[in-house]
Amino acid sequence: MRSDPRSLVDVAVQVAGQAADLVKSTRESAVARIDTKSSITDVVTAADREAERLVRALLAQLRPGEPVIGEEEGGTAAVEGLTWVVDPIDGTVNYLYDIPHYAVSVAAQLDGESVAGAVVEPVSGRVWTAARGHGAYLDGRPLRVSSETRLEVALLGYGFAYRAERRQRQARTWAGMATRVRDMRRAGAASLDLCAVAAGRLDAYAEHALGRWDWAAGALLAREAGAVVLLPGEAPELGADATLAAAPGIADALRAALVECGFGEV
Ligand code: LIP
Repeated sequence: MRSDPRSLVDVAVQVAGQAADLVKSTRESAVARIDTKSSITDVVTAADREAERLVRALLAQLRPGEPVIGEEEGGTAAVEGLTWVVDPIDGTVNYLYDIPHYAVSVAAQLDGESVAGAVVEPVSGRVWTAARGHGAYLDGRPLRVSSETRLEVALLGYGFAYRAERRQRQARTWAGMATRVRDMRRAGAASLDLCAVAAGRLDAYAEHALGRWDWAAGALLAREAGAVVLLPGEAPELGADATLAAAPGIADALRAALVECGFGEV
């Protein structure tokens, strides 16, 4: 059936996979021509643009008439029916520095809710998938969130915005949290941070100022793997544009600790 979440995952894997191949094969030339967006550190490469154009062209063939929202070309959601949400390269700074931790993220959303998603890593070839109600997978193997219940031994993923004045505030929360958890990781790709929570490779992840394209697929993966997931606007005490994914055993303690460390005022 055309709107069955599992068939939508197949489409997401197909288009994200082809975009991942392009991202990988064109890196050397792509990073030679970069532009910036919201700040001098918010870069976009020719590969970001080319990969999004490819995803849009493929979706126009496979899913004609369904709109696409992408990080580079924008777009508007469908009033009724499916919308595709694309981050052609999530972790663009890692891509620029040849740090092999970036991904192509493609999700299908119905009324703003993700129903299917794929996150494909161009370098490793790893394929992360989820269909609403049907679980989360890495290369076909089922994923389960961490069973950790103690915040003081939790591994927390974190992120920083592109604007320096906001990064300074985020650094204060980072400093405050550093003594409340086992350790912290700033890996630079939100979709993969959310996948890591789904796989139990992080016990939790929190960040502000993500685009819909950053979290659309990864948040579904984390939720389908059993994580508590709060999307922008769902937890006012964490800030209007906060995203959080956490193992259920530490979610409440993490929310309280983040608030005490000023995460809500970042
Ligand atoms: C990135 C996110 C990351 C965040 C970066 C940036 P991009 O997305 O995945 O979590 O910390 O500032 O927003 O720009 O590489 O698609």
